[in-house]
Amino acid sequence: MGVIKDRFKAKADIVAAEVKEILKEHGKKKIGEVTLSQVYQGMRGITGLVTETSLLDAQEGIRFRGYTIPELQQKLPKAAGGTEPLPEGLFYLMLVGDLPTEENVHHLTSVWQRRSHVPNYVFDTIEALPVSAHPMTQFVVAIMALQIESQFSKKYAAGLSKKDYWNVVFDDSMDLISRLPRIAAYIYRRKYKNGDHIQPNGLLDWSGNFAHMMGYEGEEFKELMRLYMTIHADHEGGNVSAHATHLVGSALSDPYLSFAAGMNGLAGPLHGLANQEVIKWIFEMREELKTDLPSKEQIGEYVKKTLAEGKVVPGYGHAVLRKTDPRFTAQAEFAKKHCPDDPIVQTVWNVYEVAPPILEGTGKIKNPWPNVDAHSGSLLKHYGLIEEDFYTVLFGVSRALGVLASLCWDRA
Ligand code: AMX
Repeated sequence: MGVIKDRFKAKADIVAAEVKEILKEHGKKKIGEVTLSQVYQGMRGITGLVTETSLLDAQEGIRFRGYTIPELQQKLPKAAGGTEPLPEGLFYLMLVGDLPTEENVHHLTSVWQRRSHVPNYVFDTIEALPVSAHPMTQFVVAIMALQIESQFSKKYAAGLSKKDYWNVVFDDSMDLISRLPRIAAYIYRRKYKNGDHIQPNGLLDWSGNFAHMMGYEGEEFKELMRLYMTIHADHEGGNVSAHATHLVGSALSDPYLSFAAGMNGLAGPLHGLANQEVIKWIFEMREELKTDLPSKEQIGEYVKKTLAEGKVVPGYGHAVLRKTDPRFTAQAEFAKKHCPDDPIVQTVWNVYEVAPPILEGTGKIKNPWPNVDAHSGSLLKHYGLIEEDFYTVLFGVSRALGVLASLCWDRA
């Protein structure tokens, strides 16, 4: 751990000095005007915060430290025999600011393996909830139980110098990221597999081990998890989960408290729960139309019906993006390679052809194009992870990488 922590601190010290200099020189510079409607619409379009880890362009989509998703797929280290990036590499990039070597990534994998022990009382806390509780509720409760482990809160209570905040926030963030797959897999096996739990495999990477603990051993599914964990990790600072983690962290709430706040936001249907909503919407459509593969005409009618009922078409629209989400495209490419004939995948592609002009025709929806959630469920269903109310937990495990890397930057 020492190496990555030292490298992070060295980078953060340079940036802190630069920021100090910029503020001294240009601190009074005006960067925009604010209209009344922006204030009433939740600070829409106001540049109000800095996020170091990623940048979201309305036309182009997300860049992580300057790299697009296809670039990351090319440049980040992969698992042996794999073609998708290891999310350990993305975390290193977001944290340190440089592309990692294979060695850096293997180092992170083994650090996270070493720190992944989850105390029994966390499992007991999960067990105290009815099994019917939504997986996101179980996830947040487990994170809150794990907060007892926070080094930051213990050291702060004992008297911690401001200069050392970053150091303990860093340790807490690493511990939390290491433990999340075990917690999420426990919830999955508890809720859907009669509590038949699977022990971690210390030889696997973070996502591969997560897939294994959920009960999915296929190499293709593990590759999907590596891609999934990479593309859901971060989306600049304005989205609800990132903003909530940042905001709560600003009160010096420790990383467990801050991340739990972010996860409560991710659990909302207009944010991370949309991946569950998309699949629910597709299955309700299939049931109503009594077909596994609705025609484009039928889909068009169903989109119009959804709008007429005053509901949103899940998986479409975005507060910032104004084009097809590159995270949607990355998943479509994965599906083209591995499962182009799957009827749910084909339905997702047909919705993509039919829905945007109808949404655009309403004249009020600013972005008629699909976001990340429009595609993810179809791939999970294809590999047998059929329980859609679990999908947001997968999103949450991934989102920890970006928001906790950002929290380390905030404190440093
Ligand atoms: N279906 C129907 N109506 C939609 C819509 C959609 N997919 N997207 C936007 N609209 C509506 C809004 O509800 C709003 O209606 P109103 O004026 O009657 O209140 C109007 O169009 C203008 O909204 P907007 O400025 O285009 O979007 P926004 O920034 O207010 O909201 C978002 C963005 C994502 C919440 C919205 O597009 C939406 O509800 N989409 C469906 C849910 C979804 O896919 N969420 C996931 C987003 C990605 C993520 O965070 N994981």
